[in-house]
Amino acid sequence: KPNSWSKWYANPNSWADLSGSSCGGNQQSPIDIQPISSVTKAFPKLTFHNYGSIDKMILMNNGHTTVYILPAKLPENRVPYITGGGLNGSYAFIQFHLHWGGDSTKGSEHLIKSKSYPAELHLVHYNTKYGSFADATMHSDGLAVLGIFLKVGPSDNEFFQPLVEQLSEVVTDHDETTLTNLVSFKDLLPKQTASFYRYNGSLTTPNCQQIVIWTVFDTPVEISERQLEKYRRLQNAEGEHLVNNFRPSQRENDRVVFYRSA
Ligand code: SG4
Ligand code: ZN
Repeated sequence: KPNSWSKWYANPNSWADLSGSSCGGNQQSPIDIQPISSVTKAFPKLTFHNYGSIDKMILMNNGHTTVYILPAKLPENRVPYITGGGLNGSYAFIQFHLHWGGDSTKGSEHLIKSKSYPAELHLVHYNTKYGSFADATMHSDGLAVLGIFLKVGPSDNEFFQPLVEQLSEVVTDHDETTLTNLVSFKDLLPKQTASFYRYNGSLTTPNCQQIVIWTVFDTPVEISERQLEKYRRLQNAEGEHLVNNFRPSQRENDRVVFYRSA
């Protein structure tokens, strides 16, 4: 890795050349989802467990996004997890983070019919049969990431307010704080989670391991321009505005994108 993460991160076309990276592979993410060529499939419904309120989440600026992780002392029986939806077994929540644009014309990683949303929320879960996140990343069914598009609405999203409110405490790379308000997991989800796209892909940052079962909801969540602006004021390691932290869309190749309709 070059010393300057953000300079290197800024050029996704060079990621394939990083030693040990899968970024040039043929099952990469994100993709431009074309609804017309997706294949409808009767997946069971996704089920969300322990998707209630969690207090004292850790918020970190890692130079390319803000990551929200579980508090260290959260009892194991309160960890959010998902089952169903065509996933085998259970996938435990580990962290969520966002991708956003410098303005609202772009920002999401996935595209629908070549259209960007202003931001995309990623809820990262790992396959519990592998015991730990680190071990899960060694397997092609290791992670299940839920992708939620954020679009601009007229008013603040009250459920995102706990995520946004303390961003001023993590303006600089490596800054970390503890969220004082409750985060309600179920209220971060779209109103309707019955319909979604599903495909096999990768992490969207190096080493782009092809270990992610992607679920991308087609129902967006509304947040305000004012709330998005708080993300755009953060800084990367160079002290520049941390914006446009999305990877461009990758080739679908011979993959099938499935669709579960509501
Ligand atoms: C973001 O850069 C997160 O900060 C990373 O999380 C995350 O890596 C990476 O995106 C890739 O995740 O859902 N967009 S993605 O494919 O979750 C992992 C941390 O560095 C492994 C904690
Ligand atoms: Zn992501």
